[in-house]
Amino acid sequence: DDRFDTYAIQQKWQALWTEHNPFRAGGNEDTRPRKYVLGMFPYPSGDLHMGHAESYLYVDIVARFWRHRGYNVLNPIGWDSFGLPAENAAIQRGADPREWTYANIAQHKKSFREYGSSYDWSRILHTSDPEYYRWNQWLFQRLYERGLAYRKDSPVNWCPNDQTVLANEQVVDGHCERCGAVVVKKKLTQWYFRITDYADRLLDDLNQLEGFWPQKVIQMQRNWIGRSIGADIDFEIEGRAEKVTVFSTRPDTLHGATFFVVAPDSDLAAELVVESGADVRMRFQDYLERVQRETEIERQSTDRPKTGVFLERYAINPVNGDRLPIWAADYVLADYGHGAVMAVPAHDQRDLDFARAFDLPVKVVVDTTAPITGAIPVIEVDEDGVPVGIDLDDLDPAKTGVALTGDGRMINSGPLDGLSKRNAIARAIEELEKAGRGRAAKNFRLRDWLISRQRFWGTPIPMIHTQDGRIVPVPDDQLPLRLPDAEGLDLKPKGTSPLGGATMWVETTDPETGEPALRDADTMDTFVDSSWYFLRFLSPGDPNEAFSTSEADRWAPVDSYIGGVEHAILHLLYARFITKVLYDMGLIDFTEPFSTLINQGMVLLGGSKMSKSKGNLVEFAASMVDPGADVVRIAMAFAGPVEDDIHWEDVSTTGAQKFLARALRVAQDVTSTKDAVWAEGDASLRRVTHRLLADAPGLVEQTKFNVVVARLMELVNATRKAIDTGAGPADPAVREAAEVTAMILDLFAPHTAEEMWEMLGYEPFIGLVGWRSADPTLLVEESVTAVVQIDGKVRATLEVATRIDQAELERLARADERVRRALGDREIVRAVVRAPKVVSFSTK
Ligand code: ANZ
Repeated sequence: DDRFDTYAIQQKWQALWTEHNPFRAGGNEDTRPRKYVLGMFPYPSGDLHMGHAESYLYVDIVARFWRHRGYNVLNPIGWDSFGLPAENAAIQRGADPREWTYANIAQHKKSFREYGSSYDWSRILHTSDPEYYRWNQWLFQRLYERGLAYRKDSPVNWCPNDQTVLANEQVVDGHCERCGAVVVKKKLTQWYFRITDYADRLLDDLNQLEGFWPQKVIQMQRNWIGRSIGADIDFEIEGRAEKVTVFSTRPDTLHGATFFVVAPDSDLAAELVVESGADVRMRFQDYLERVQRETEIERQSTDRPKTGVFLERYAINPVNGDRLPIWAADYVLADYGHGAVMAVPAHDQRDLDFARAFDLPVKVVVDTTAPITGAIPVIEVDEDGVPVGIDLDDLDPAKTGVALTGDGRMINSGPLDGLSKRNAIARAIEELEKAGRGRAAKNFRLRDWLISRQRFWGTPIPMIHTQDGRIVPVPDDQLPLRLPDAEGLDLKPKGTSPLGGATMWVETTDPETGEPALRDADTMDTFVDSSWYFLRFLSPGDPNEAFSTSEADRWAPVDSYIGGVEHAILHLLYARFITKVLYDMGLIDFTEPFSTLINQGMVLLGGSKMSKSKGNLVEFAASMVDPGADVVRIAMAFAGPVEDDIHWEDVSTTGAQKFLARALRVAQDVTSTKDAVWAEGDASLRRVTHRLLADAPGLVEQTKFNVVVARLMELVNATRKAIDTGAGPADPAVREAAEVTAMILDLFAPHTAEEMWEMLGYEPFIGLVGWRSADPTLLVEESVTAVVQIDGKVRATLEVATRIDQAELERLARADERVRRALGDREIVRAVVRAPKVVSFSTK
């Protein structure tokens, strides 16, 4: 019989794993070194799909690998079970989000079992459990005490469809990340976390992760934080007592400022226009309404015509007293820098476009034709460094429409004249500081983290609004502040929190005075839940603290964090931020949560990402029955490098199926006993086995999983050959090869591996068996003597590896000194190579 009932094998081992929980992490008595392996936990919206199958396979490979390597491995699973997808699905189906969520979680758990994932099932968590979200509330209070949680009235991104606030990161090209609706701006009072206090550390600590995180992700984090270095410069405004400050990266160009621009949607603009004429106020109002409908992307795009309104007010240039007309224009953003800029049209393209549209003066203050030592000239220069045939007049930005942004020497700039850009910036800042009109400054693109959500299915914000207008925290001993029942509440988005409708829940008393008071009705962004969950896995049931500091000392930070690149910015940034806060609180002794990060590619079907919303899912549950978990796992691991996308229609499950049957048959055919003496086995098969033992660890650590599967296939084929036409089934080398196959196959196809292990006469579980070390004497390459002929005469002999390929052999022959001497100045016109024995060159 050459067929195996793979589904029965799968069920048999799953039942045993469930019964014995063999992959539970060892406790304090366990002295092995530790590894914390974690997959980004799933949202329970619907069942798992093939995208999950890929990501959680890689998690399982890494976890199983470290167990075989002798580590005490922590590999937990939980659910990110609050949030919009669950709530929207619940609204569409008229179901209770709680029931719907937990039903999905139950399905996920079943699916993970069926997939053979080696989790520590004793550490499950769901973020929607009060036992979990209680600690979100605790965390909120700690941030509040430190001044890191605060309320602010500000224009927020508003999704008119979901009727909720979105973080900047949840707005993709001006559209809601979840539903695709065009996002608008709206003013609301919201809770924020002061992540900007950590901007420098979040940026600088990325250096620690170089080489351990994908370069792309590090770069995305850097760009998102976006540090700019420059100066804050104070301008007097005619008819206004207070000065206005602008941020500029080019304080050297201050003498070239010819006008001033404020963001139309800034408080400053509203204030300035009060003193303007009635017609200006009307034009401004119309303009403002138009701008408020624009997205940030539109506002920053460089290829649309510049628009704006002159406010009939003037700013005074602090260095030369020039009167600069003040305009309101949408290309200046209200929430970057100070929401106002000094415009230097000669040297800034946006300012130049604006100046040309509204006929404003352009004043050149950097001579970009002047040579700068050490700089690469962008224009042709003669040997004295003098530009050839170029005259600054020909480059006049007012005529060419091209701003002069390059380096050069300052002109028309008083004390700065003659300096290079770099020196002029430093000097300008010095002068401003001396005059008390400015100072060195730094700006970040990063904004504070808006955490209020007007949704039901999230962690209630544990704050109370008193009658006399104070805001007080719910005392720690009253946590968790539980969500009320959804029953009877209108969950449909309407711009205010559904919790506001739960009168009994909202009405409370002031914890200090006992007077009637109201609870905050908003819930937290679910990114709060996922910003610290990796710590909760260390002591998941603990009713007394968020996580155990001593367990964190033992396990954290996470050694390998695995998940999709869609979380490259937000989730990772927030987790990094909260980690630093917890470090500052003295609760943990590390500052980065994830030591290495692995991003997998996507699983595509018909060219697009497999997802519920696209309706192109390959059903996970069905594929666990046919073709079965191990087949899906092998096919997935073999499909290509981890970071590449997988085109599911190109993946062959029949190939994977045949390979697994071959492996089982090999184990079945072994006739030697467990006390076989390896050394007596066939040396050439042993070499294949030991080379794989030696190479696999490095390959797994470099996440070259597909290469390991290919090498396993090679080993199984070599073993088959030895059984059928070589040493025979009783040879100890055959048993050794089958045992090693089972152990390494366990990373990819654990059910098949356990079955092989049993066929070979062992007790369960192979998942706990230590890696066998490779015998170094078997790793030495066998060598042969190759001859090199030139025009039929033997000119050299070479000692080469038996496995050498044609190209390498030819390269060695060409490089050989004796061959070179024999050739003299003759040219090789033809080379015939037969590896590993002969190279034959013909010359002209
Ligand atoms: C004068 C100037 C002259 C500037 C020059 C640039 C070149 P990054 O690198 O992104 O930080 N700016 C400042 N606040 C702004 C706002 N709220 N909206 C739009 N633009 C703003 O850019 C900083 C530069 O962007 C600042 O330096 C300012 O223009 C502009 F030849 O000041 B600059």
